[in-house]
Amino acid sequence: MLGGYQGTGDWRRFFLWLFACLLSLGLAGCLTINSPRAGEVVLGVVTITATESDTSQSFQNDTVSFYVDNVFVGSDTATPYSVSWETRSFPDGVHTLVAKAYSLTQQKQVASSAVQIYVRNSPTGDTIPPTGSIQINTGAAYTASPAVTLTLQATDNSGIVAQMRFSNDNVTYSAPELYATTKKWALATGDGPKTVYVQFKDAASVTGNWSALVSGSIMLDTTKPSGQITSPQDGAVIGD
Ligand SMILES: [Ca+2]
Repeated sequence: MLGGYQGTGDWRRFFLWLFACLLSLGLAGCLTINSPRAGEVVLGVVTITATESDTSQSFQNDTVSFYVDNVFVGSDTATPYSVSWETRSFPDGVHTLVAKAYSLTQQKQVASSAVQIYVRNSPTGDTIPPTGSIQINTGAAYTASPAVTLTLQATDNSGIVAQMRFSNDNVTYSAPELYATTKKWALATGDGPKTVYVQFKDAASVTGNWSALVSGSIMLDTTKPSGQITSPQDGAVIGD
């Protein structure tokens, strides 16, 4: 039982680990808004849905409430929790969605992470896509690990860059996510030159305008350098 945790120091580390887990569980909350996705553009009536990321939680009255910009818009008592939201009662622009519940398990109010979306009920007529750039590990030539950090920079004529998506092969793209200036990313496996592709989208309409492809490159070399001195040979007498 608990192999690997032996001795006083190990037990101390184990309890610290346990405490950190419990703490992260409490801080992380237990609700996640699944739809709409961060950075998505919505119009008309949309459904906001949330699920429990920790199903051991028990919510008071089984009720999850939804808020837009801290304004209550509805609640649901059955999972998956969802409400219909009339976006036309809010002005066009950026809005923040949060789901909340009172956890009987934790004896406190818990909230989902905030999800930022764009309401666009009036067409903007904007057809100009964003432009941007990408750097891998701040432009390093080599990386020893496929786990890299991407640095993004994008602008749009409207002033809003809403979403971004990534690819290692320019064929399969990650799900669009909220635009940010940094992103943790995993390169394709196997040593050699690697390229990461990115596209940025504005918030002109539900479909938006996707930017042209932008890419960055880096050399993945996960093999530790090895070598040995072959000359002079061990014990050789140097000199005349
Ligand atoms: Ca635009």
